[in-house]
Amino acid sequence: MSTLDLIIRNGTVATASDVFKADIGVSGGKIVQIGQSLEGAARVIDATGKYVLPGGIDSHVHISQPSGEGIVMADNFESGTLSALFGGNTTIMPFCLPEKGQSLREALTAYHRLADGNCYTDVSFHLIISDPSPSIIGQELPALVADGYRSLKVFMTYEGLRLNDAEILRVLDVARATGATVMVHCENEDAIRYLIEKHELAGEVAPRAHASTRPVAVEREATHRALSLAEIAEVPIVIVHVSNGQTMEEIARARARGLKVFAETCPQYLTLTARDLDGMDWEGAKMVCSPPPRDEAAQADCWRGIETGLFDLFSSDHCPFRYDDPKGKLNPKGRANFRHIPNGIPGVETRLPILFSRGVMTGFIDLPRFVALTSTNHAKTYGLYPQKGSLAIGSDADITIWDPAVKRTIRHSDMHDGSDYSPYEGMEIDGWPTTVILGGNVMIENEVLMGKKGQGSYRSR
Ligand code: DUC
Ligand code: ZN
Ligand code: ZN
Repeated sequence: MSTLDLIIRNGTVATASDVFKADIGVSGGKIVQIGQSLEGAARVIDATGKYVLPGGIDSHVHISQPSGEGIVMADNFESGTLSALFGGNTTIMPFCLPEKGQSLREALTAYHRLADGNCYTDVSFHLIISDPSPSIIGQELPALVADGYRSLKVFMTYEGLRLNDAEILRVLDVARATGATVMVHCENEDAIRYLIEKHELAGEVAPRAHASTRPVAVEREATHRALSLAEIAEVPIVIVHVSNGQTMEEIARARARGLKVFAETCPQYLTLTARDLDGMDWEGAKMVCSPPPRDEAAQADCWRGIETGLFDLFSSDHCPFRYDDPKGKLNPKGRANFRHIPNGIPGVETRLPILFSRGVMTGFIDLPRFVALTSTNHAKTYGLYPQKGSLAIGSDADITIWDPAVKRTIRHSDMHDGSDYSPYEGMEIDGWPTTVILGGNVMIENEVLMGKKGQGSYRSR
């Protein structure tokens, strides 16, 4: 009689601390055995020659987020989580942003309605705080944190979203009182406005101006300020989507002062540059994201941060808009002025293959570092550990099997997101996530979808 539902046999297993040969036994959606020559399962997957890793956790993903008048995000929960799954992820963490006039609680109800029954991966939401009124700060937010919405994002840029320093301090106070984690988008909005005006006066309105109106100093200054505010409020902080070495220096200095800082970077800052925003026929709009990609020196700095551990988190910042679409990048205003091109690029399916190929397969980082950056540290930072982010007895059986022998060229036509392009089109990739298991269910086997929408569920924290 079978005592196990599933055995993954003969693989090279990696966690954030170890690499070892073992079989993994799964029962009731959990890992229940790790050992040699396990027997007695209803089903066996042979992982000889493959790597068996914790499922990817992407803690920075935007799905079905309100994005301004006439603009529609390219992914809903069905397409976004399917794309994530094919990219080797078993959990994603999208942001919940209230529509104008909606309370956070109402926005969450609407988000749950959109997600329920539609997900191929597990999901858990962060809250975006754009209106820190006394009632939200005093009542609604603490109650939501107590209900399991334990992470908040604040913006220092974007009219309508940005908070001033006093408002950020109030949110940080709630975090200190409740134990919530605050993520900060660090760019100085006033400086950006100033630069946009200058560019418009000079007639520089093509997509490339997006990068020159958001230079490194804009990000570095805001990061310094966010870190100082966290120091004043005496709370840990997460600096998201770091794009360059000067910002990394601010983080290192704050840590040296004793501040607890988590730092995130993303594939675009390792692989793209501001030159990718050039392009005939407005093609550069495809790469418009904030902070913008920089230059080769900044890329090298970000790679160094991946290697040394300055970065804790490697996320996609998947924020998909279609390119050739009046509701996307080429909306009527966006095709005339970069200021109206929606900010964000797709990437939830390519995040892990890019780092695996360029990081692990080249020997630049080892498997434990890859696992830490792409899964374990996300679970630890946002309160999902040890249920998720590890291969350990009692953890959810969220497992991705990687075949280092597979070679791929990234083509959007092979992707599963709702956008119409990939920023990484044509990139050669070594190694691919071929089998993905969520809570013991084999969702993808040998690159073929076996699971069904609705098998992913919401995870409270
Ligand atoms: N910030 C994000 O985190 N994602 C996309 C756009 C942005 O500005
Ligand atoms: Zn951001
Ligand atoms: Zn983002």
